[in-house]
Amino acid sequence: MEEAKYIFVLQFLLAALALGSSGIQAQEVNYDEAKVPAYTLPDPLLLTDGSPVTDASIWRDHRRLEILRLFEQQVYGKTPDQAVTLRFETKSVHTGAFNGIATRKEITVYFTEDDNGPSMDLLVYLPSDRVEPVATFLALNYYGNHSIHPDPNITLSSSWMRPREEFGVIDNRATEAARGVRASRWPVEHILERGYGLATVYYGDIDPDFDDGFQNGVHPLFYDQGQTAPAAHEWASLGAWAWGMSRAMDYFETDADIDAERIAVMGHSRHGKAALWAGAQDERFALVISNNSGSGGAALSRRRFGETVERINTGFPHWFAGNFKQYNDKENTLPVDQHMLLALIAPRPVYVASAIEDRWADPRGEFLSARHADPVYRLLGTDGIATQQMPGISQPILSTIGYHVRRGGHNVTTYDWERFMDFADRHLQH
Ligand code: GTR
Repeated sequence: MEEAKYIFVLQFLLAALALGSSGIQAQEVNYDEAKVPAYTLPDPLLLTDGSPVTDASIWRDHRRLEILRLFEQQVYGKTPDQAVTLRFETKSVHTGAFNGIATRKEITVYFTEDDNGPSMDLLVYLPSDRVEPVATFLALNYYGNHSIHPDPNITLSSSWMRPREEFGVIDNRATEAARGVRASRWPVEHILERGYGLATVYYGDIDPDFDDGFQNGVHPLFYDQGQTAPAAHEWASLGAWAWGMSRAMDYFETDADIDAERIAVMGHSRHGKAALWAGAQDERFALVISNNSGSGGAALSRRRFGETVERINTGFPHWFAGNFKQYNDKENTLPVDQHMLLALIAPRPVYVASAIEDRWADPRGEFLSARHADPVYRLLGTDGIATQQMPGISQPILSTIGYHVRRGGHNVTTYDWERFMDFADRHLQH
């Protein structure tokens, strides 16, 4: 009996030690709406000095810039201002893809003069029956351009990839078995049938997704003399992925088949966070879509529902600016919340998509961001979001701020794409 007591006390002490050594274990993930803490969101329509934003020009010339600076300094880090000299090399154009319905192009975007320096491969499909430059979706992919479709003519990526045997990635490289492994997330033919182009880039071309102190990827291109890593207020990986999407936009501006004024930037999950940040910074993107982007994306940080700031900074220390770590467990001290990221996109259409079982990404928090961006959208003369209440499952809202929550979990489904295209039909097609 005595002995059992000692063992119990010992176990208790060991458990306490383990919890103490890692904040992540100490904090339980909250999935209970009743336990969402009380919070007050920063008001996007109040300047830092407390004065109200009463018209579009005060928003445009003052408040928007304040908010942009805050996201740069405190959340994603500042994207370098320096332009790089890009080189676009069209590697192939095939006009008869998919039995003639598509034109497939592959373009390498070199970020330096050096062919062996960092570069990204852009894969583009365009409908063959287009009669004018075509509105196009741009989205990063997770496993290489070859993973989005079994089309054997897509160049197999030779970039570093996170290991995943069932996806044909062996020793961090894609193999022939990797072709089309992610096709379910990319209804390419259907997108073309609905009259849109599709462009994609493997995100690891821009910055491989692991914490290496920013030695690989595009960060070193921008280091000052002697600098070896971004400063605490400078960009990290999400910033680099967003930057890469803007470089794809630079290419679109040179391609007469693509309407660069009708580009919808779309991203799932971490790519959703990057797509929102790309759309916030680069106003050339006409429409922005976040799919299940969650924490640090569309979801409000202050709700602390599912993935929190502390968890994301701990699990992915290379995603956000060093400064963002100051907000671990202190969401209420953030000078912004994610509704203000959506507001930076205003008045351009933005669509937020959630999945009801993806609680880690906080579907309600994603909706609330959309809703709380509404006053900015209305100030700028749009219809904002058409509902104050979170809609039910599969009841899409297609106002200038769009939203849906669908059945199922963390994924990109045909249902999602159908709604993105409905939304684009309404806001991008003339
Ligand atoms: C998760 C991360 C999420 C989301 C997701 C993804 O592990 O916690 O924030 O970004 O990865 O990108 O699939």
